[in-house]
Amino acid sequence: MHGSTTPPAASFDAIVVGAGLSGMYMLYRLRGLGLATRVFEAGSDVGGTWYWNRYPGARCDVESLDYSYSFSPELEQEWEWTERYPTQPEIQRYLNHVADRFQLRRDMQFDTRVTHAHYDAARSRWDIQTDDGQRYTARYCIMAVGCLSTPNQPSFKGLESFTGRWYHTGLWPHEDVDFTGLRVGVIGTGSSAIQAIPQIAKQARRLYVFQRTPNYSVPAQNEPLDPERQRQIKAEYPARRQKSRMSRAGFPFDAPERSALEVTPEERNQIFEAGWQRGGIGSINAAFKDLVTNPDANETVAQFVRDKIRQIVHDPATAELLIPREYPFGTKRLCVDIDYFETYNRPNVTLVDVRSAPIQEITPRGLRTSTGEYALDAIVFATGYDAMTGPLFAIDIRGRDGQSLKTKWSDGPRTYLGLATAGFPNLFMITGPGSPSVLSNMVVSIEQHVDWITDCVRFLKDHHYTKIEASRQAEDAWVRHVNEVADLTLYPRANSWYMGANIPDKPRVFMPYLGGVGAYRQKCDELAANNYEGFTLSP
Ligand code: N01
Repeated sequence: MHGSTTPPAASFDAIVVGAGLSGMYMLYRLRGLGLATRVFEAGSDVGGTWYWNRYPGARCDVESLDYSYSFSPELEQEWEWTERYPTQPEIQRYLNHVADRFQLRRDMQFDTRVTHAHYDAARSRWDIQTDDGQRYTARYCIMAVGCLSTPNQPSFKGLESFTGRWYHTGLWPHEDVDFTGLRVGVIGTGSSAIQAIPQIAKQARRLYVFQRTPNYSVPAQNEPLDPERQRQIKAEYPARRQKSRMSRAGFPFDAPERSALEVTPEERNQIFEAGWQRGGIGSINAAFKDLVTNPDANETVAQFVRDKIRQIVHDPATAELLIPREYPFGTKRLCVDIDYFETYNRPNVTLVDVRSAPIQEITPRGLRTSTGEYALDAIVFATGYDAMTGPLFAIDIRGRDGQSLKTKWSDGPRTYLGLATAGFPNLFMITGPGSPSVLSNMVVSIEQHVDWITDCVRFLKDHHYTKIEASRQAEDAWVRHVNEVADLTLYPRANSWYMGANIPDKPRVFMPYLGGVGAYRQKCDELAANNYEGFTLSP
């Protein structure tokens, strides 16, 4: 990276990679410590995942009033949400408001992708290079790159020959995409597709959904936010936020105490029905305590959803195809929808099973499966992400002794608390693998990580340490613990992106931490109070 004739690199105390929810708040907190900080962002504006995911129907599965920052009571009170679940444009407006209110943009550099982050042990500094060839240096390097920001674009044969237009949900164009009168194919039936399909179906002349694996989905039961309810929640915000912070998944719900197997089938069904009517995450999936740990309990909720699909979808053959059978309920991310299953009752929508008849190629005029060709004017790849490790591996990250992160993690991610990794001093990850992250309300987890990192940096400063590094031993113990907790559940049974199973050759390792955000927070706080137990601090 160094050439003798190149100009000296611009120097900062901290460099943050990414200006999504995590990078924005990290900048705010580091500024509060008086650190000279620069944020690099590949997009042209703040927002991260919400900047890129502009596909039709994109909306958060977490309720607006909970999917928002809690660090500023003024911000919390002044922002008015309009719907139970915020749409992508509304979240983007909110994040723009946050950026303006706290004048974040002045320390952000947009349209700039970080390509290299190399640790220089002699200087105890990170050398950062961006895609415009510029070099920077900083004591701390903080990866705020998101968990689902590296799109998975499967390499279908013939895509370059396609004469229509094609899109990936995670890289949606900023200008309007109009499908009116077109024959559209959607590949994939995960959360993104399940949101987009009902919207595209309203525009397209014909919609073909190419499904490999059906998904469990619950209705969002979205509605306009009642101003009175918003006022009430805002009045109780401190307690509500605190409850979320100490909860299992970052939501202000009471944890279920009963097993699905200790009630009568009638009572169980009533409870599931009430959850279905309430809708969203924290509905049927949070009805009993053992739904993702006990296969028999799991089967009760899986069966409830299967019955719902049969009731909603008129064509029995389509309904059977839409029914998930091969993995337990909730072990792939539960989808939340608005009229997803209902959409298959439209005359212009066809479900195509590409499990039994795989996609063979994209042709100039459409898509060919092993049973025939589908004529298409547009293709939407809703094929997901190289989750959690993908965004980190997209950067050439090298620690002490030039070791690359990708090499170190070749058998799966190895972190201490999902915050740090041995051999990479002063490098922090926000919601990294090994932390609750994607199994939680992301904003709650992001704020916890950012607050912890801020306290840590303040501690180092106050005690005249220049370096912090996770110890190998602490990391090994944490990785073991993350795996042991996952193995107590049914999660490893699914071929999910949590397991890396959606990406060819990715190691099959359960990446997020299932111990719960409250317990995890306590653990992080305890070891910080214990002089950063498990880390080595150097003057
Ligand atoms: O991606 P996914 P996503 N041929 O990986 C299929 C979050 N999110 O973008 O299951 C044919 O879930 C693949 O099939 P299979 C949320 O955490 C949140 O939808 O691998 N099909 C699957 O059906 C979510 O979990 C929100 O057999 C192929 C689909 O593509 C995560 O993002 C909204 C294929 C990918 O589904 C990712 O969701 C949206 C191939 N070669 C997303 N390759 C909200 O909060 C892949 N597929 C609102």
